[in-house]
Amino acid sequence: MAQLVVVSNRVAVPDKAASQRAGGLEVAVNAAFKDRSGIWFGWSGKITAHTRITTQKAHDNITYITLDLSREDHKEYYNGFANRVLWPILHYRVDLAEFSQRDLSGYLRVNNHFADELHKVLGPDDIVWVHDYHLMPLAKALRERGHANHIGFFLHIPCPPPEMLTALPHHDLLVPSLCDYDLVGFQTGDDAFNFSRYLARECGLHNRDFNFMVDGRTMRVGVFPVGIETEAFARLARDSERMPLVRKVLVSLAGRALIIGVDRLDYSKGMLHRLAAFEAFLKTHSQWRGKVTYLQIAPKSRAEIPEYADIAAGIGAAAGRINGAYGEAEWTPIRYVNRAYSRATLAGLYRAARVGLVTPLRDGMNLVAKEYVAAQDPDDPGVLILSQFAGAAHECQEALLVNPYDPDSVAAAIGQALAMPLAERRARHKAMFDVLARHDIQAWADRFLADLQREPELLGRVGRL
Ligand code: ADQ
Repeated sequence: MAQLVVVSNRVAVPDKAASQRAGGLEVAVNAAFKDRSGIWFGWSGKITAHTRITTQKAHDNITYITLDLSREDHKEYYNGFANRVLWPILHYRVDLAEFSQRDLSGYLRVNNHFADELHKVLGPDDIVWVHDYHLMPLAKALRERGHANHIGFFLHIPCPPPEMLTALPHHDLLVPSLCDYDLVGFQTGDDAFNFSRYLARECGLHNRDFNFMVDGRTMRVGVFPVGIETEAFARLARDSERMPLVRKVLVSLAGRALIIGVDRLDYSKGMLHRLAAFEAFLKTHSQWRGKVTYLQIAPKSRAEIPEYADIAAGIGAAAGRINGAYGEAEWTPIRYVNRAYSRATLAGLYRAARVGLVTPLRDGMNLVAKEYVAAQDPDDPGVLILSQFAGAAHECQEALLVNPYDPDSVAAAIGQALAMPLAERRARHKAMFDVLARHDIQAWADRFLADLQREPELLGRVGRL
């Protein structure tokens, strides 16, 4: 029987810690499996000396199939090519890319290994949904093994313009291989447009309504902004207000207004620029000194990569410097913590914050922005300050949209947010919440899978030029 096969770099196999964790991808994949059964396939997260052990575990309607990676594969495929080449370039940071031929070989080797293992379990009618930049050439590898299934791909991170994409060494090997998918999904129209321009410029492929004819098949490009479980997150935030940890934080603020930032510690999130903006705010809005606390939650990620260690050191130093310059014995302007919190605690803290400060330099979507909006009390909501370079800015038009590279304008937005009248806060919040409730994570998964299963004949007719 036809089943859904989801493939992603990491697989969230259910365990005791699952309810604490439940990150973005896990919520998204669970939405895809609502009313469907199948396989979730990917890396176990374990690194082994030599062998790759495959493990299977069934739970409810999902069979989890995971592979361990050898040390070499992990170094070359994951830390190397995926996170030190594709991640920076796709986030418009060509300057940070560290390319090596060896890492590219490791990346292709692991994708081929994934395809070999999938080949053993894939039925002819199965629908395959591949996630993210770690697995761009997977459809090509599956086609080479004879699979004619519907295969879709969703890129969670941005797609830069071809002028930048072509800086990726061997881009001609990798980017056009996306054409082996039936459907390639992006977070925003800009990302889809950039990819289409690449195909036109580098491959001479033209489209009608984002349908491309490639070797007699139709490949379709679509825009699917990823959502959250909006209503469930709003309920969680309401219930979490009373959590002991959230109460303790509120008591410790002693009536001061809370500004919150929540980001994986990553250079794309723009935390150094954000600290500079907060410093500019303290400088220019002296009436707020002593009356506001900025809580930055930033769990460390990819710590073994040098660029990440550098950014962690830089942020710690900047927070310390600003606290030293502006703090008083009884007031610390910035609270900076490198730890992960449960979703319930995060939801409660978002709700307690008068301002959500989400200023990535570049972000595919940014779910923190959406979670912050969902968590607010509709009668007395906080204000979202959002980078114009986050995918979420396309839907959250009523946020205070800012250029994260301009500290003075972000500082002015912080002042505006803290002083915003209740009626305006309510109106902005309602407009954004309504959009996020309509376009939640379930709608996202259903729409992608419906598009993926659309009849190829129909697409063929539409796509013929
Ligand atoms: P990320 O880069 O990880 O995701 P984001 O979309 O903000 O960025 O998602 C982060 C998730 O981790 C959120 O759900 C957030 O609540 C959670 N999180 C962050 N800090 C946490 C902490 N201290 N404790 C617990 N949870 C924490 C990638 C892309 C994004 C895209 C998503 C989904 O980079 O652009 O929005 O995938 O497609």
